[in-house]
Amino acid sequence: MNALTPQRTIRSVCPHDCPSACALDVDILPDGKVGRVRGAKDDPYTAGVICEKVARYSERIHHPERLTHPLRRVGAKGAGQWQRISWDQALDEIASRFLDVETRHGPEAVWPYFYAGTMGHVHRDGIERLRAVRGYSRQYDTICTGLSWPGYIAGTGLLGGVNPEQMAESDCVVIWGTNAVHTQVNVMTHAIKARKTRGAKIVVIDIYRNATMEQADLGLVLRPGTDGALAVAVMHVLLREGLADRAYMSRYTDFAPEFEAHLAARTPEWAAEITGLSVAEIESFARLVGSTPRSFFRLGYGFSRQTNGATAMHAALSIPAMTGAWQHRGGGAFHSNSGTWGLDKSRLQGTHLQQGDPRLLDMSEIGPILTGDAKALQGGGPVQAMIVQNTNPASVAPDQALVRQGLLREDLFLVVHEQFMTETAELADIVLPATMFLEHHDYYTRGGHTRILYGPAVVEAPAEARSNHEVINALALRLGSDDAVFRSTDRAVIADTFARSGLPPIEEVQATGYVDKERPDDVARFSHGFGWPDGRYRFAPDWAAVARKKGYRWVCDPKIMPRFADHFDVTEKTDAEHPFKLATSPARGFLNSSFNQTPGSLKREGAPSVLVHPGDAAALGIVDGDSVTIGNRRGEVHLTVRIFAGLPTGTLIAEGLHRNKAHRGGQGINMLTTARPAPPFGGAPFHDAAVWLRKAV
Ligand SMILES: Nc1nc2c(c(=O)[nH]1)N[C@H]1C(S)=C(S)[C@@H](COP(=O)(O)OP(=O)(O)OC[C@H]3O[C@@H](n4cnc5c(=O)[nH]c(N)nc54)[C@H](O)[C@@H]3O)O[C@H]1N2
Ligand SMILES: Nc1nc2c(c(=O)[nH]1)N[C@H]1C(S)=C(S)[C@@H](COP(=O)(O)OP(=O)(O)OC[C@H]3O[C@@H](n4cnc5c(=O)[nH]c(N)nc54)[C@H](O)[C@@H]3O)O[C@H]1N2
Ligand code: SF4
Ligand SMILES: [Mo]
Repeated sequence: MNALTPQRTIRSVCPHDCPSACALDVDILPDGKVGRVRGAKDDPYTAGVICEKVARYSERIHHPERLTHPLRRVGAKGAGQWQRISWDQALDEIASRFLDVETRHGPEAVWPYFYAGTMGHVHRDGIERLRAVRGYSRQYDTICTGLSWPGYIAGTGLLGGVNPEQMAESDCVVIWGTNAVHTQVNVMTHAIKARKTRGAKIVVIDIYRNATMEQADLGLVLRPGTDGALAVAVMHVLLREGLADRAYMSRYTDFAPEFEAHLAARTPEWAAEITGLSVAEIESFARLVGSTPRSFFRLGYGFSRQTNGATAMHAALSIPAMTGAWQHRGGGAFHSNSGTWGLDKSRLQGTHLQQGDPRLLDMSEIGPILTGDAKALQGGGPVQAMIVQNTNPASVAPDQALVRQGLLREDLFLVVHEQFMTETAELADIVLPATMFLEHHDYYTRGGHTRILYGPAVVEAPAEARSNHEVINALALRLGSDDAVFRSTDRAVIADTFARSGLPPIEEVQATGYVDKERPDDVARFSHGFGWPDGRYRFAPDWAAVARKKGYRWVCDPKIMPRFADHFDVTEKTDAEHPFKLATSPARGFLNSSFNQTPGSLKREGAPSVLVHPGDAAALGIVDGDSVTIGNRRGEVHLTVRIFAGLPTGTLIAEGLHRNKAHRGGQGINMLTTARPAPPFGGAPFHDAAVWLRKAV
């Protein structure tokens, strides 16, 4: 047997923050290392297909730069000088510094900060247990879903939709504002199956001709932040041409003469001016979905990362409510199933331990928060200590200049638990080495399909790496909490959560790899009514009701929100000084900032670049390969130009979060994005930045 012959193949789950939540078959080699990783063929959504970055996981898990020991900074913050310390030294020091901050400034001066590096619930959400038991400041989770989820719920009343596997039974799949070829490849598997078996049309709506649009029958390239205008003009055409299902609307929606009058002014000519699409493009799209009962609207996150993203999501979602596509198998809409799991995570998250009612700090506003913005601090005192798990804010959070300035504060005690020496870890006082998904037990859900999956620990962690669960427990015990949950194993917490949630025991789930939580089809397509008390879809959203339902917090005057589905003209405006709109669309080889250190991904992505329309380039005297600086009031970034005709003039696309230091000057793309919370409830408009572009000197 040579070293590459698999010793065994185990079933696991991709842990990364991607809606697909692929079931994986992982080869474990005789030396205990990870070999090939494939998509499970017997998982109906994965259907044997995964992305290339995870197929090459051995590059990531066995990367020579993985963190292996706790480190304490010596010298200035960010200077890159470290001293190796033991786990006991590290945990003792963290506990005593946290207790000191609690005593001097109160528990709200400590802000545990996390996101979705792993989507395993135990190792992602366990940090909430530590927060609860100490009464630390809470985190308002806006960075990814803060715009799209409220926009969807505003219409349907529930964050759930038709089983996405039914895309394969559709006659028209509308892939709206998601670059699925890059970000959730399995959408393509099911959409292309519909094309092969039923001759379905694939429509892609984006702001550049991306890899997904290359696969489309109809591609609509519009100006950033104008999807609401397209959607209402489509509805105008549906009504004008008798393609709206009035019987469906009168039974299932709040459709009213006032809304019809509102749409009467939203002509294709009006929308063409705003979107940059032609009247013919808008009309042919409307006729296609209006005459194809089985039209499936697969609504992504990308188009919601605009300041008007919540209303854009709601407007796009309103189209199938007007055509009645929800009534037909293969028709309807889907954004996320995250509102449908029905899990009881009270013990995992330590609900029973909650101390006080601490302030809620917006994670997207980490820059303003750490630099003392009183509004962002909710009127409270400064944050003096943080533990960061599962996220890399010094790369991924908006307004990077402020994030960096804040994290570098001498009086901030920063602990970062990581797999790699990320930009955030580089600024820490103490860095702790973390395990990867094949080194701990966890269970996983993701918005993109209907299953809860289980992934066991199957390989040894490198050197002294410890899991998030172990670190949270060890810290809580040192801080004086004696609750039994802090002495539990990850597997015990999974067993407990499954039992509370009425799921089968782990052993049973492990045998198939998943539990299917698919809802009955009639329920998923709202045949018994939408998720509002009167059962009606809302063309006129009640945002206050959305806020009450989900605990969202207003960040604007409620009166500014449009009354009906509409184009909401609040995106960042270009001006003479900032003539371009920049979007930071996802790169295929990276996942946010993850994988931006693996060789295969770096080879695919090359140097950080920006796509520029040939007309814009000519006007600026710029040619392919030129080095340019892009900037605005928030900062500047260096990139290499790639001339690309598949976008509107005035639009720039910079794909992916490269290492900050991969940019000449060491500043990443989020130097240009804004931390100003977008209406109505916050969220980061990553694809909405007005900028200038100059040839670098
Ligand atoms: N390879 C890869 N996969 C990923 C990620 C990654 O970074 N790389 N990120 C993961 C995460 S955390 C998430 S949440 C998902 C998100 O995945 P998606 O739902 O695909 O969302 P985004 O990645 O933000 O952007 C998708 C597309 O939206 C487009 N877009 C931007 N603004 C507009 C607009 O105003 N209108 C329209 N119509 N389109 C617009 C962008 O150009 C891009 O092509 O992907 C996950 N998967
Ligand atoms: N410009 C721009 N910025 C963006 C986006 C964009 O489209 N454009 N997308 C935004 C979106 S959608 C999101 S969701 C955020 C995501 O931002 P993040 O949640 O920060 O995502 P990642 O960059 O993947 O970083 C996750 C980190 O967690 C670490 N990690 C993984 N597993 C574990 C573990 O088990 N334990 C510990 N301790 N660490 C672990 C990884 O090594 C990695 O460094 O970024 C946002 N930022
Ligand atoms: S990143 Fe997404 S597509 Fe790739 S394996 Fe993970 S879940 Fe599947
Ligand atoms: Mo995300």
